[in-house]
Amino acid sequence: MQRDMEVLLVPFGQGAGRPGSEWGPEALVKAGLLEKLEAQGCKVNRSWVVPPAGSSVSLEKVCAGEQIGAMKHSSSVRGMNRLLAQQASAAVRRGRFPLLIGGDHSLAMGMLAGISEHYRRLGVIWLDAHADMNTEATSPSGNMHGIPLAVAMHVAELKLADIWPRAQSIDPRHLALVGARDIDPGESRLMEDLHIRCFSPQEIKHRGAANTMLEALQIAQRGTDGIHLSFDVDSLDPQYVPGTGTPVQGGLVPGEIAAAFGVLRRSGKLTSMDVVEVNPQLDQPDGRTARLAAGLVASLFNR
Ligand code: B3U
Ligand code: MN
Ligand code: MN
Repeated sequence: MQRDMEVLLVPFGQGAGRPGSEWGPEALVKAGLLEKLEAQGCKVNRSWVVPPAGSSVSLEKVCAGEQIGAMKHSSSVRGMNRLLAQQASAAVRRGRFPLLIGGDHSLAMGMLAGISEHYRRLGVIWLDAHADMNTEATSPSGNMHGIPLAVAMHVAELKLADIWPRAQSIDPRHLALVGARDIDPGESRLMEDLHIRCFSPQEIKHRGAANTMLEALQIAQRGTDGIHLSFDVDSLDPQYVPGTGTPVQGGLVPGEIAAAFGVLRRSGKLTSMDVVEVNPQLDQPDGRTARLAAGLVASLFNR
């Protein structure tokens, strides 16, 4: 793995249905994520991605764009992702590994938009309790963090290319979902139509997390020139991650994520990554979600 990193800290949570994930970056920094990476010999360049300095206007106004259907905060989500795409693209251009510290999962759109300018055929491993591929038409909640994969595959109204002009869509053949267990009807139809491979927690527990990740890695690796890992902490079981906005029972245990990450670390194939949906306001009583996430993420970059 490239160990010269660009850590993009994005305190933004308007894509989620409840407040709090905008405090995720601060919590992960406090949990020692950056020190851990440095202690392992990574070069850590950090930047906070925030709306233009000194502006008293809201992101919504700064990045004006029309509302897309019934999706909540869609223009500020789009504006924030535009800023992020610019930073993610610049990081790759400088030869650095872009690591997003969110924030809610709508931010994956900006990452994929910026990164896909350089990796024209990008493989994606999506580690999540959810499938995140509703469209504006199928979303039951109107929350933008439920649609990033549909946007990335260019099957939603919003496209990556609307966020970053030089973006390239993600080919569903190069996408693997890992840990999904809360899938809406529209998402399940799309997964069938596009033949998207989804590894449920049940299958992972049956086959073992390392074997499962090896197969997910093959899907993301075959015919691609880069691999993006999107790590939504709600892939873990709620007993280990109380600090996340949309917990779903029956998730992975930390040892399974660690084993899966071991496979990815040894492959050396990842070219970018997201860590999203840490919500410190819900992380009671002791901030264990941020600590666990920081340890797991750092383990990926160990020698
Ligand atoms: N699929 C539901 C719930 C959801 C998706 N992602 C999260 N929650 N975090 C939706 O709102 O689209
Ligand atoms: Mn997600
Ligand atoms: Mn999720």
